[in-house]
Amino acid sequence: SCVVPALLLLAGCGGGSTASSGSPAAGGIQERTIKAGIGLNQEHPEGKGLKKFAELVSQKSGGKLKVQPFYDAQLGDDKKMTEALQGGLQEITIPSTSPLVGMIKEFGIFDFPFVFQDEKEADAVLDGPLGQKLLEKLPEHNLIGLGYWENGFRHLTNSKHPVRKAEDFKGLKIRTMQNQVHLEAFQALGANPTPMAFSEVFSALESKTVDGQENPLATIKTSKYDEVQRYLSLTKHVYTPFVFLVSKKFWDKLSPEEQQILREAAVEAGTYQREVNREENRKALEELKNLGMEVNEVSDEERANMQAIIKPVIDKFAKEFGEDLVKEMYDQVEKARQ
Ligand code: TF8
Repeated sequence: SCVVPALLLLAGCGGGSTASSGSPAAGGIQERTIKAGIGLNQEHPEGKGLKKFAELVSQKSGGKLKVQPFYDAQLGDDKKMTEALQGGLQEITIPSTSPLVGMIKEFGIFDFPFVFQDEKEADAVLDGPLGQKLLEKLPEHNLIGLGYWENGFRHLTNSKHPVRKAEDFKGLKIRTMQNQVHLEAFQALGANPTPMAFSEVFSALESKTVDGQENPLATIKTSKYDEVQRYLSLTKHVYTPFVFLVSKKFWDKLSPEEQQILREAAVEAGTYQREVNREENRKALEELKNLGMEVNEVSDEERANMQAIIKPVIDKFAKEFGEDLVKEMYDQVEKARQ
């Protein structure tokens, strides 16, 4: 039977055992219900990834571990769910790293605009030693990080006019995530940023409390922002990771077998989630055009100009988050680019 976790991993539990009574595949696995909440809906690639995660956990545990998914911020926004994990009131959430920066400042390096050119570079940094180093900061905050999923490259939508160059940001009221780097970067561009939780964004756009928001195309599509926003400007100004979080209070109660199941499922579902995300981000552009959004490109030259305007903000936050860490990020991007 399965008493040695290391063997269990190598051999696949139960595979080699003969006529033992009970269910060998369930050795060290208890019946548990695991609440997993996210802010996005079931149609979003993150929702599909969570569903896949639930299936994998069920398969790997012989149905003993049941992941109960909650979508659409039913259990609260990113910050609230993360706090619920810390308090042991919820088991899993998969937030953007950005709203966590007030708690774990080092995650703020991922909010620096124009760092990654494509997803391959982001994967290299997040799945490499730097991404790992940041996950290792989580236990001291009563959280366990099982890796990164993908929110993705963010683009701007608004109801006023196309944004082609830095000056076009002037005076635009833009909802941002609750994150100091985003806030100050948009201020530097002359916009009027208003931080708020994601769950409030649709109605803020609808009531024109704000003129615009920024998110990846799959989110713009699945959250139906085309219904309340006319212009889509392909700014691709920043890449946002999702981080897969487990409550440490819950984690510490699990057997090594159970921990291994969650770890494997988070990584496998994450690989699937990134694939779906990339595919849907590609498809969403055409779909949003067909739904009537007016789409404009932003030239590399204009993006470089925006980057130059934002630079003092980035230099300031690099000091705050750790210049070594920031250098490590740029070095790893450089390596991935070769
Ligand atoms: C945002 C983020 C969100 C995610 C999600 C709700 O704009 O991009 O889509 O953090 O967890 O707030």
